[in-house]
Amino acid sequence: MNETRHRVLDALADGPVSGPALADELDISRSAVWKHVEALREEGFEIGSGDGGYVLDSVPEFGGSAVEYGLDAPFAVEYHDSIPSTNARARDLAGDGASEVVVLADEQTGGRGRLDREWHSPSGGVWLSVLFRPDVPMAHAPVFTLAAAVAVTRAAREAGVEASIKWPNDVLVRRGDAERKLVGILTEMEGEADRVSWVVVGIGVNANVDPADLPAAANPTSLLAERGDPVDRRLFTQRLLEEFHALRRNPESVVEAWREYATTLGKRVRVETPGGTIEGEAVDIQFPGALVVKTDAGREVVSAGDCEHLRPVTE
Ligand code: BT5
Repeated sequence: MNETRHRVLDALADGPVSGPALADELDISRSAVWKHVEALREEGFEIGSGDGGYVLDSVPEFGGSAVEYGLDAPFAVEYHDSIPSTNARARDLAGDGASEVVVLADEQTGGRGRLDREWHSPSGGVWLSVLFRPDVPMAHAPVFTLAAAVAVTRAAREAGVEASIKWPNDVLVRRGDAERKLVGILTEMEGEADRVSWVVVGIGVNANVDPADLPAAANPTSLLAERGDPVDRRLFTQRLLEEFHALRRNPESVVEAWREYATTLGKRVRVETPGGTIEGEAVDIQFPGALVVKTDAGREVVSAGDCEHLRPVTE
């Protein structure tokens, strides 16, 4: 949403305000005011026009302007009803030099997980990618995956869903012994060793989707299934982006916040890494995101891999 439209919307929220008064206040023509009002109506904002002038009656349930409106973080939001992959789109935008952009979709037709796995993204989810250009070395970039996990866990808890984090990139909900996957995170980046050029953090949240529409083998759940009623996706997305923004500005604080929500620490784990399988007790996490595993052979520091929580060994 451009700056003027933002200001029109703010004025309407404080309305009623007449077209001429608004034109004066924003130093634009009356027909420009009318065009902005019409464009906002097209996007689903309900704008009444009575005797006192225009007034904002309601904000759309979801969408780019809906999320930007009232968002306490400096992102422009590009919304798609349907797109192959928000990460792919954000990568293209990165190639064009963009930054501080969130690509958001209701549905993805070619969503991707790690190692090019398929990520199912039916309509009703919150599928988004944040594109930004942090001034950090490449080696620090994993901290943004952790930051995303913390941000989405906080937003889920505020929405009444007791989510927690499994290293490195899953947000889960535990029910009894079972851990069900609520969120997946995929971080992609480009740069030189000493400096990141761009980072795309892709976050896929099963929001208002039926877990029956997701692959059963993944043991999925959704905010809808956990709450029993739909979540307000606009507010949820805003809270997620606001938390992420606060954390990315202070990467040193991320690891401690992550520990607070982690289910992995203290568990027996098996981690499939590019260099082989490591089994032992997960004892800590180190900046920028490596897992420390106590094995029979000593402590191993694992920076990437697929992690499985094992049942505790009973003596
Ligand atoms: C992930 O991969 O968990 C990262 C997923 C990132 C998705 C976001 S959505 C927005 C952005 N745009 C994209 O194209 N991607 C990002 P991984 O750890 O590799 O897990 C993938 C596995 O999760 C799959 O092999 C399935 O078993 C399972 N899975 C697929 N879709 C799922 C879903 N909606 N909910 C739960 N599990 C799912």
